[in-house]
Amino acid sequence: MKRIVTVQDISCVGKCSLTVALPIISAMGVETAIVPTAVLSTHTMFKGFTFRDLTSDIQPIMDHWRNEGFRFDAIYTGYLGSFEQLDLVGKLIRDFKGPETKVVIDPCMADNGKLYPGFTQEFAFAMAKLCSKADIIVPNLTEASFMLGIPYVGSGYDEDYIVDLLKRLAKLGAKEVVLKGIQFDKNQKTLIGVRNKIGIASYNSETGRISWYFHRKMSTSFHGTGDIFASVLTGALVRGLSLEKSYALAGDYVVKCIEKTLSHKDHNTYGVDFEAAVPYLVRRLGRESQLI
Ligand code: PXL
Repeated sequence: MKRIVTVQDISCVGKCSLTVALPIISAMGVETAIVPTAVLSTHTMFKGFTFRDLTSDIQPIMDHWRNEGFRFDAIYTGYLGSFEQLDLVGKLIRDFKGPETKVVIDPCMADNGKLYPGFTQEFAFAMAKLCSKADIIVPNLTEASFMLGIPYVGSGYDEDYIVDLLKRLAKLGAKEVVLKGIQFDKNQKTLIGVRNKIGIASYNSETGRISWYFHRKMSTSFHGTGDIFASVLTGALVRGLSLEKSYALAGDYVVKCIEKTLSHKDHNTYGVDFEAAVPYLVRRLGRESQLI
C-alpha cells in the first residue's frame, strides 16, 4: 500500500489540517502516517482557542522512524506554527525522502490578502526557503505574494501576471508550482471561457509547461478547503494521476464539498461537509486511476 506522511496540526473542531487530511487520504486508498505539530481546541478562526505545541515530540518521532527504516511515497506538509518546525520539516525531508518520494508543501499561512493570526512576513520568507526542498508547492495568491515579498493583488490582474508569479515562485526551488484561487476580471485579456470561474495554474520549471484548470466559483468560501485541496492532490499523485489530473480532481472535490455544505441551511460556517462528498471522490479516483 502506498504511504503518505503528513505534517500539520490537529484542530480538534474545525475540519482542517489533520482532521481532513487523515480521512480524505485514507478514503483515497493510501496509508496516512502523521506528525501532529500542535493540538488546538479549534482552528485559529475561532476566538479563545487552546494551543499545545508539540514541536519537542517531532525529533524523537523522527529518530524512532529512522531506526525502523520507514519510507514514504509522499511527504506532505500543511500548517506549521514556528521557525523550529520549518527546520524539523527540512530534516524530515532530508532523512525520509527516497528517490520516488514526492514532497508536497502547502505553505498554509494566509488567505484573502492577510496572514493567519500569529504569522509574520519573516515566517513567510522562512517558509519560502523550505519550499526549495519541495517537488510541488501549492500556495494561494496571498501566500505566493507573502513568500515573494510583493504586494498582494486581489483582482484586476491578467494572465501575464499569473505566469510571472508562477515563474518567480519556481525560482524558490520547487520543480512544480500549483497556484490556487485565480479569478480574472471580466475586462482582462484572458483564456477563453474562464470568466466568472475560479481556478488553478501550474508551471513545471523543467519543461516550461504551463497548465490551467478552472471550475465553478461558489458563492461562499469556507475554512479548510485549502487543506482538502492539498490532501486530494497529494493522494491522487501517489495513486498515479498526473499533476494536472490531481489538481483538477482536488478542485472539483472542493466544489462538491461546498455544494454539499450549502445544501443544508443549518450548515457549519467554519468548515465544509467533505464527508458527504467522499463517495464522489472515491468514485472519480477509481475511474481515473483505472485509466492510467
Ligand atoms: O486550514 C488552515 C488551518 C490549519 N490549521 C490551523 C488553522 C488554519 C486556518 O486558519 O488555524 C490551526
